[in-house]
Amino acid sequence: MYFLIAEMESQLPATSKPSNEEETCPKTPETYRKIISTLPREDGWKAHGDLCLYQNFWCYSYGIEGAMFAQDHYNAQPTDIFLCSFPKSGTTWLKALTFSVVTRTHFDNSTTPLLLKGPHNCLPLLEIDFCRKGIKPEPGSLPLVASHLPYASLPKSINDSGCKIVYICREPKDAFVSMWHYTRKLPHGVQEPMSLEEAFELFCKGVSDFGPYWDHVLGFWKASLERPEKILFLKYEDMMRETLLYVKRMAEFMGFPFSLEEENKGKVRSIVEFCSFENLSNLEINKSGKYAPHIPVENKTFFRKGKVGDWKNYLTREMAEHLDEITEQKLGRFDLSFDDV
Ligand code: PAP
Repeated sequence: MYFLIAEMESQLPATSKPSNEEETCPKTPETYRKIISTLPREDGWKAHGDLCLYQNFWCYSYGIEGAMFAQDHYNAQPTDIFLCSFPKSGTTWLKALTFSVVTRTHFDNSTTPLLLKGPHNCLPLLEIDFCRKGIKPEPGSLPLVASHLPYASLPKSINDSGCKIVYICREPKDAFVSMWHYTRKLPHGVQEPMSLEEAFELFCKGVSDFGPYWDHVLGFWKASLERPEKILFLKYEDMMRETLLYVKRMAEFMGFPFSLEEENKGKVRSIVEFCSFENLSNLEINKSGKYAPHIPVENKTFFRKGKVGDWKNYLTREMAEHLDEITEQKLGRFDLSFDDV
Protein backbone atom coordinates (compact mmCIF):
# COMPACT_ATOMS: atom_id res chain seq x y z
CA MET A 1 0.00 0.00 0.00
CA TYR A 2 2.73 2.47 0.96
CA PHE A 3 4.66 1.62 -2.13
CA LEU A 4 1.72 2.43 -4.34
CA ILE A 5 1.01 5.78 -2.71
CA ALA A 6 4.68 6.75 -2.81
CA GLU A 7 4.83 5.65 -6.44
CA MET A 8 1.81 7.75 -7.35
CA GLU A 9 3.10 10.80 -5.52
CA SER A 10 6.48 10.63 -7.19
CA GLN A 11 4.76 10.76 -10.59
CA LEU A 12 2.84 13.91 -9.78
CA PRO A 13 4.11 17.33 -10.75
CA ALA A 14 4.98 19.34 -7.64
CA THR A 15 2.27 21.90 -8.39
CA SER A 16 -0.48 19.33 -7.88
CA LYS A 17 0.10 19.44 -4.13
CA PRO A 18 -1.83 22.18 -2.29
CA SER A 19 0.07 25.44 -2.57
CA ASN A 20 0.21 28.03 0.20
CA GLU A 21 -2.10 30.15 -1.87
CA GLU A 22 -4.60 27.31 -2.04
CA GLU A 23 -4.53 27.00 1.74
CA THR A 24 -4.84 30.69 2.59
CA CYS A 25 -7.02 32.22 -0.17
CA PRO A 26 -10.54 33.27 0.81
CA LYS A 27 -12.88 30.84 -0.96
CA THR A 28 -14.79 32.57 -3.75
CA PRO A 29 -15.52 31.35 -7.29
CA GLU A 30 -12.76 33.66 -8.50
CA THR A 31 -10.19 32.19 -6.15
CA TYR A 32 -11.25 28.67 -7.12
CA ARG A 33 -10.73 29.60 -10.77
CA LYS A 34 -7.42 31.23 -10.00
CA ILE A 35 -6.19 28.08 -8.29
CA ILE A 36 -7.49 25.96 -11.18
CA SER A 37 -5.59 28.11 -13.67
CA THR A 38 -2.33 27.08 -11.98
CA LEU A 39 -3.00 23.34 -12.03
CA PRO A 40 -1.16 20.95 -14.36
CA ARG A 41 -3.17 20.36 -17.55
CA GLU A 42 -3.54 17.75 -20.26
CA ASP A 43 -5.50 18.07 -23.44
CA GLY A 44 -6.76 15.10 -25.37
CA TRP A 45 -10.20 13.93 -24.37
CA LYS A 46 -11.48 17.46 -25.08
CA ALA A 47 -15.04 16.77 -23.99
CA HIS A 48 -15.24 19.86 -21.81
CA GLY A 49 -11.79 21.46 -22.32
CA ASP A 50 -8.48 20.47 -20.77
CA LEU A 51 -8.24 18.04 -17.89
CA CYS A 52 -6.57 19.49 -14.79
CA LEU A 53 -4.82 17.63 -11.99
CA TYR A 54 -6.31 18.45 -8.59
CA GLN A 55 -5.76 16.48 -5.38
CA ASN A 56 -4.19 13.69 -7.45
CA PHE A 57 -7.11 13.23 -9.85
CA TRP A 58 -7.77 14.57 -13.34
CA CYS A 59 -10.94 16.48 -13.99
CA TYR A 60 -12.43 19.21 -16.16
CA SER A 61 -12.24 22.61 -14.55
CA TYR A 62 -15.97 22.93 -13.85
CA GLY A 63 -15.87 19.62 -11.94
CA ILE A 64 -12.90 20.82 -9.88
CA GLU A 65 -14.65 24.07 -9.09
CA GLY A 66 -17.66 22.05 -7.93
CA ALA A 67 -15.42 19.78 -5.89
CA MET A 68 -13.74 22.73 -4.18
CA PHE A 69 -17.09 24.31 -3.43
CA ALA A 70 -18.52 21.06 -2.08
CA GLN A 71 -15.43 20.44 0.07
CA ASP A 72 -15.79 23.90 1.60
CA HIS A 73 -19.56 24.09 1.95
CA TYR A 74 -21.33 20.73 1.72
CA ASN A 75 -22.93 19.93 5.03
CA ALA A 76 -23.79 16.25 4.82
CA GLN A 77 -26.67 14.90 6.87
CA PRO A 78 -26.29 11.52 8.60
CA THR A 79 -29.20 10.24 6.51
CA ASP A 80 -27.62 11.16 3.16
CA ILE A 81 -26.71 8.23 0.95
CA PHE A 82 -23.96 8.85 -1.56
CA LEU A 83 -23.91 7.04 -4.89
CA CYS A 84 -20.30 7.11 -5.99
CA SER A 85 -18.66 5.87 -9.15
CA PHE A 86 -15.90 6.35 -11.64
CA PRO A 87 -17.64 7.68 -14.79
CA LYS A 88 -19.16 5.09 -17.14
CA SER A 89 -19.33 2.41 -14.49
CA GLY A 90 -23.09 2.13 -14.10
CA THR A 91 -24.05 5.46 -12.50
CA THR A 92 -27.24 5.90 -14.54
CA TRP A 93 -28.40 2.41 -13.63
CA LEU A 94 -27.48 2.84 -9.95
CA LYS A 95 -29.36 6.15 -9.82
CA ALA A 96 -32.49 4.62 -11.35
CA LEU A 97 -32.38 1.59 -9.05
CA THR A 98 -31.74 3.46 -5.80
CA PHE A 99 -34.28 6.15 -6.68
CA SER A 100 -36.89 3.45 -7.34
CA VAL A 101 -36.04 1.61 -4.13
CA VAL A 102 -36.19 4.70 -1.93
CA THR A 103 -39.38 6.13 -3.47
CA ARG A 104 -41.28 2.85 -3.92
CA THR A 105 -43.92 3.60 -1.32
CA HIS A 106 -44.76 6.85 -3.13
CA PHE A 107 -44.65 5.70 -6.74
CA ASP A 108 -45.06 2.63 -8.86
CA ASN A 109 -43.84 1.99 -12.40
CA SER A 110 -46.71 3.96 -13.90
CA THR A 111 -46.21 7.07 -11.75
CA THR A 112 -42.48 7.21 -11.08
CA PRO A 113 -40.76 10.53 -11.94
CA LEU A 114 -38.29 8.42 -13.93
CA LEU A 115 -40.91 8.44 -16.69
CA LEU A 116 -40.62 12.21 -17.01
CA LYS A 117 -36.98 12.86 -16.10
CA GLY A 118 -33.84 10.94 -16.98
CA PRO A 119 -32.16 9.21 -14.00
CA HIS A 120 -29.55 11.98 -13.93
CA ASN A 121 -32.23 14.61 -13.48
CA CYS A 122 -33.93 12.72 -10.65
CA LEU A 123 -31.15 13.22 -8.14
CA PRO A 124 -28.31 15.72 -7.76
CA LEU A 125 -24.65 15.29 -8.67
CA LEU A 126 -22.68 16.72 -5.75
CA GLU A 127 -19.91 18.46 -7.69
CA ILE A 128 -22.28 19.99 -10.25
CA ASP A 129 -25.78 20.54 -8.95
CA PHE A 130 -24.89 21.55 -5.43
CA CYS A 131 -22.34 24.07 -6.62
CA ARG A 132 -23.93 25.41 -9.82
CA LYS A 133 -27.61 25.19 -9.04
CA GLY A 134 -27.32 25.81 -5.30
CA ILE A 135 -29.16 22.62 -4.41
CA LYS A 136 -28.98 22.13 -0.66
CA PRO A 137 -29.86 19.00 1.27
CA GLU A 138 -33.05 19.65 3.20
CA PRO A 139 -34.53 17.57 6.01
CA GLY A 140 -37.07 15.17 4.57
CA SER A 141 -35.82 15.48 1.00
CA LEU A 142 -34.64 12.52 -1.06
CA PRO A 143 -31.50 11.30 0.73
CA LEU A 144 -29.67 10.34 -2.48
CA VAL A 145 -26.73 12.34 -3.83
CA ALA A 146 -24.40 11.14 -6.60
CA SER A 147 -20.72 11.93 -7.00
CA HIS A 148 -17.80 10.99 -9.21
CA LEU A 149 -15.27 12.41 -6.74
CA PRO A 150 -12.54 10.06 -5.48
CA TYR A 151 -13.01 8.90 -1.91
CA ALA A 152 -10.18 11.06 -0.58
CA SER A 153 -11.72 14.19 -2.13
CA LEU A 154 -15.27 13.81 -0.83
CA PRO A 155 -16.31 16.60 1.54
CA LYS A 156 -15.17 15.78 5.06
CA SER A 157 -18.70 16.10 6.43
CA ILE A 158 -19.70 12.93 4.56
CA ASN A 159 -17.47 10.72 6.68
CA ASP A 160 -17.85 12.82 9.83
CA SER A 161 -21.61 12.49 9.79
CA GLY A 162 -21.49 8.75 9.10
CA CYS A 163 -23.30 8.82 5.74
CA LYS A 164 -23.62 5.62 3.79
CA ILE A 165 -21.95 5.26 0.42
CA VAL A 166 -22.88 2.89 -2.39
CA TYR A 167 -19.99 2.56 -4.85
CA ILE A 168 -20.31 0.90 -8.23
CA CYS A 169 -17.25 -0.04 -10.25
CA ARG A 170 -16.89 -1.62 -13.66
CA GLU A 171 -14.29 -3.76 -15.36
CA PRO A 172 -11.76 -1.20 -16.68
CA LYS A 173 -11.69 -2.26 -20.35
CA ASP A 174 -15.45 -1.85 -20.60
CA ALA A 175 -15.36 1.38 -18.59
CA PHE A 176 -12.70 2.75 -20.96
CA VAL A 177 -14.58 1.78 -24.14
CA SER A 178 -17.78 3.28 -22.75
CA MET A 179 -15.97 6.51 -21.84
CA TRP A 180 -14.43 6.79 -25.30
CA HIS A 181 -17.81 6.40 -26.99
CA TYR A 182 -19.47 8.85 -24.63
CA THR A 183 -16.78 11.50 -25.14
CA ARG A 184 -17.07 11.23 -28.92
CA LYS A 185 -20.78 11.99 -28.71
CA LEU A 186 -20.29 15.26 -26.83
CA PRO A 187 -20.01 18.51 -28.77
CA HIS A 188 -16.37 19.12 -29.67
CA GLY A 189 -16.55 22.55 -31.30
CA VAL A 190 -13.79 22.71 -33.83
CA GLN A 191 -11.87 19.81 -32.26
CA GLU A 192 -11.77 16.39 -33.85
CA PRO A 193 -12.90 13.65 -31.45
CA MET A 194 -9.96 11.63 -30.21
CA SER A 195 -8.99 8.28 -31.73
CA LEU A 196 -9.38 5.14 -29.65
CA GLU A 197 -5.59 4.70 -29.59
CA GLU A 198 -4.94 8.21 -28.26
CA ALA A 199 -7.65 7.85 -25.62
CA PHE A 200 -6.26 4.45 -24.63
CA GLU A 201 -2.82 5.86 -24.07
CA LEU A 202 -4.14 8.64 -21.85
CA PHE A 203 -6.41 6.27 -19.91
CA CYS A 204 -3.48 3.92 -19.20
CA LYS A 205 -1.47 6.90 -17.93
CA GLY A 206 -4.35 7.68 -15.60
CA VAL A 207 -5.36 10.79 -17.55
CA SER A 208 -9.14 10.62 -17.86
CA ASP A 209 -12.06 12.37 -16.21
CA PHE A 210 -11.78 11.53 -12.46
CA GLY A 211 -8.83 9.24 -13.26
CA PRO A 212 -6.60 7.45 -12.63
CA TYR A 213 -9.29 4.76 -12.81
CA TRP A 214 -7.35 2.43 -10.49
CA ASP A 215 -6.87 5.01 -7.73
CA HIS A 216 -10.58 5.80 -7.80
CA VAL A 217 -11.62 2.18 -7.43
CA LEU A 218 -8.95 1.45 -4.83
CA GLY A 219 -9.92 4.40 -2.65
CA PHE A 220 -13.46 3.11 -2.24
CA TRP A 221 -12.39 -0.55 -2.10
CA LYS A 222 -10.08 0.06 0.87
CA ALA A 223 -12.67 2.22 2.59
CA SER A 224 -15.31 -0.47 2.10
CA LEU A 225 -13.03 -3.02 3.76
CA GLU A 226 -12.40 -0.69 6.68
CA ARG A 227 -16.04 0.40 7.11
CA PRO A 228 -18.27 -2.24 5.48
CA GLU A 229 -21.28 -1.00 7.44
CA LYS A 230 -20.95 2.42 5.76
CA ILE A 231 -19.62 1.61 2.29
CA LEU A 232 -21.15 -0.95 -0.04
CA PHE A 233 -18.84 -1.84 -2.93
CA LEU A 234 -20.64 -3.19 -5.99
CA LYS A 235 -19.43 -4.39 -9.37
CA TYR A 236 -21.40 -3.72 -12.54
CA GLU A 237 -20.72 -7.25 -13.77
CA ASP A 238 -22.10 -8.86 -10.58
CA MET A 239 -25.14 -6.61 -10.77
CA MET A 240 -25.75 -7.65 -14.38
CA ARG A 241 -25.50 -11.33 -13.47
CA GLU A 242 -27.63 -11.30 -10.34
CA THR A 243 -29.54 -8.05 -10.38
CA LEU A 244 -32.31 -9.16 -8.04
CA LEU A 245 -29.91 -10.31 -5.33
CA TYR A 246 -27.85 -7.12 -5.43
CA VAL A 247 -30.85 -4.82 -5.47
CA LYS A 248 -32.15 -6.51 -2.33
CA ARG A 249 -28.71 -6.23 -0.72
CA MET A 250 -28.46 -2.58 -1.70
CA ALA A 251 -31.94 -1.80 -0.36
CA GLU A 252 -31.10 -3.42 2.95
CA PHE A 253 -27.77 -1.60 3.18
CA MET A 254 -29.45 1.76 2.48
CA GLY A 255 -31.98 1.16 5.24
CA PHE A 256 -34.92 0.52 2.88
CA PRO A 257 -35.18 -3.30 3.03
CA PHE A 258 -37.88 -5.11 1.07
CA SER A 259 -40.42 -6.89 3.25
CA LEU A 260 -41.31 -10.50 2.54
CA GLU A 261 -44.70 -9.31 1.40
CA GLU A 262 -43.13 -6.91 -1.09
CA GLU A 263 -40.90 -9.67 -2.37
CA ASN A 264 -43.82 -12.05 -2.73
CA LYS A 265 -45.78 -9.41 -4.61
CA GLY A 266 -42.89 -9.07 -7.08
CA LYS A 267 -41.85 -5.55 -6.06
CA VAL A 268 -38.12 -6.21 -6.40
CA ARG A 269 -38.53 -7.84 -9.79
CA SER A 270 -40.72 -4.99 -10.99
CA ILE A 271 -38.06 -2.38 -10.02
CA VAL A 272 -35.33 -4.45 -11.65
CA GLU A 273 -37.33 -4.75 -14.86
CA PHE A 274 -38.23 -1.08 -14.92
CA CYS A 275 -34.56 -0.09 -14.48
CA SER A 276 -33.26 -2.56 -17.04
CA PHE A 277 -31.28 -1.15 -19.94
CA GLU A 278 -33.98 -2.28 -22.37
CA ASN A 279 -36.77 -0.52 -20.52
CA LEU A 280 -34.99 2.69 -19.49
CA SER A 281 -33.33 3.25 -22.87
CA ASN A 282 -36.71 2.93 -24.61
CA LEU A 283 -38.53 5.49 -22.48
CA GLU A 284 -39.33 8.59 -24.49
CA ILE A 285 -37.57 10.85 -21.95
CA ASN A 286 -34.36 8.89 -22.41
CA LYS A 287 -34.66 8.90 -26.19
CA SER A 288 -35.35 12.60 -26.64
CA GLY A 289 -34.70 14.38 -23.31
CA LYS A 290 -31.64 16.33 -22.22
CA TYR A 291 -29.47 16.55 -19.13
CA ALA A 292 -27.67 19.85 -18.71
CA PRO A 293 -24.89 19.63 -16.14
CA HIS A 294 -22.51 22.05 -17.82
CA ILE A 295 -23.17 21.68 -21.51
CA PRO A 296 -26.43 20.00 -22.59
CA VAL A 297 -26.08 16.26 -23.05
CA GLU A 298 -28.80 14.15 -24.62
CA ASN A 299 -30.15 11.53 -22.24
CA LYS A 300 -29.68 8.87 -24.89
CA THR A 301 -25.90 9.39 -24.61
CA PHE A 302 -26.05 7.57 -21.28
CA PHE A 303 -27.52 4.47 -22.91
CA ARG A 304 -25.34 2.78 -25.50
CA LYS A 305 -25.24 -1.03 -25.23
CA GLY A 306 -25.32 -1.83 -21.53
CA LYS A 307 -23.38 -5.06 -22.05
CA VAL A 308 -20.53 -6.81 -20.27
CA GLY A 309 -17.47 -7.48 -22.43
CA ASP A 310 -18.17 -5.04 -25.27
CA TRP A 311 -14.46 -4.09 -25.15
CA LYS A 312 -13.83 -7.16 -27.32
CA ASN A 313 -15.33 -5.27 -30.25
CA TYR A 314 -12.86 -2.37 -29.90
CA LEU A 315 -9.57 -3.32 -28.24
CA THR A 316 -6.80 -5.37 -29.80
CA ARG A 317 -5.45 -8.29 -27.86
CA GLU A 318 -2.31 -6.26 -27.04
CA MET A 319 -4.37 -3.37 -25.70
CA ALA A 320 -6.48 -5.68 -23.56
CA GLU A 321 -3.39 -7.43 -22.17
CA HIS A 322 -1.75 -4.11 -21.40
CA LEU A 323 -4.78 -2.83 -19.49
CA ASP A 324 -5.12 -6.17 -17.66
CA GLU A 325 -1.48 -5.95 -16.61
CA ILE A 326 -1.93 -2.47 -15.17
CA THR A 327 -5.05 -3.60 -13.35
CA GLU A 328 -3.30 -6.62 -11.88
CA GLN A 329 -0.31 -4.50 -10.87
CA LYS A 330 -2.41 -1.80 -9.23
CA LEU A 331 -5.25 -3.81 -7.73
CA GLY A 332 -4.11 -7.43 -7.52
CA ARG A 333 -2.26 -7.07 -4.24
CA PHE A 334 -5.40 -5.62 -2.67
CA ASP A 335 -7.36 -8.68 -3.66
CA LEU A 336 -9.51 -6.75 -6.07
CA SER A 337 -10.09 -8.28 -9.48
CA PHE A 338 -12.74 -8.55 -12.16
CA ASP A 339 -14.32 -11.54 -13.82
CA ASP A 340 -12.67 -12.45 -17.09
CA VAL A 341 -15.34 -10.82 -19.26
P1 PAP B 1 -22.06 8.41 -16.28
O1 PAP B 1 -20.85 8.15 -15.45
O2 PAP B 1 -21.81 9.43 -17.35
O3 PAP B 1 -23.26 8.69 -15.49
P2 PAP B 1 -22.72 5.66 -16.49
O4 PAP B 1 -24.18 5.56 -16.35
O5 PAP B 1 -21.89 5.35 -15.31
O6 PAP B 1 -22.33 7.05 -17.10
O7 PAP B 1 -22.24 4.67 -17.64
C1 PAP B 1 -22.88 4.53 -18.85
C2 PAP B 1 -22.84 3.04 -19.17
O8 PAP B 1 -23.86 2.36 -18.44
C3 PAP B 1 -23.13 2.78 -20.65
O9 PAP B 1 -22.38 1.60 -20.95
P3 PAP B 1 -21.94 1.24 -22.43
O10 PAP B 1 -21.33 2.43 -23.05
O11 PAP B 1 -20.96 0.11 -22.27
O12 PAP B 1 -23.17 0.78 -23.12
C4 PAP B 1 -24.61 2.52 -20.62
O13 PAP B 1 -25.09 1.84 -21.74
C5 PAP B 1 -24.74 1.69 -19.35
N1 PAP B 1 -26.09 1.70 -18.80
C6 PAP B 1 -26.96 2.74 -18.75
N2 PAP B 1 -28.11 2.35 -18.20
C7 PAP B 1 -27.98 1.04 -17.90
C8 PAP B 1 -28.87 0.06 -17.32
N3 PAP B 1 -30.10 0.37 -16.97
N4 PAP B 1 -28.39 -1.19 -17.17
C9 PAP B 1 -27.13 -1.52 -17.52
N5 PAP B 1 -26.27 -0.66 -18.10
C10 PAP B 1 -26.68 0.61 -18.28
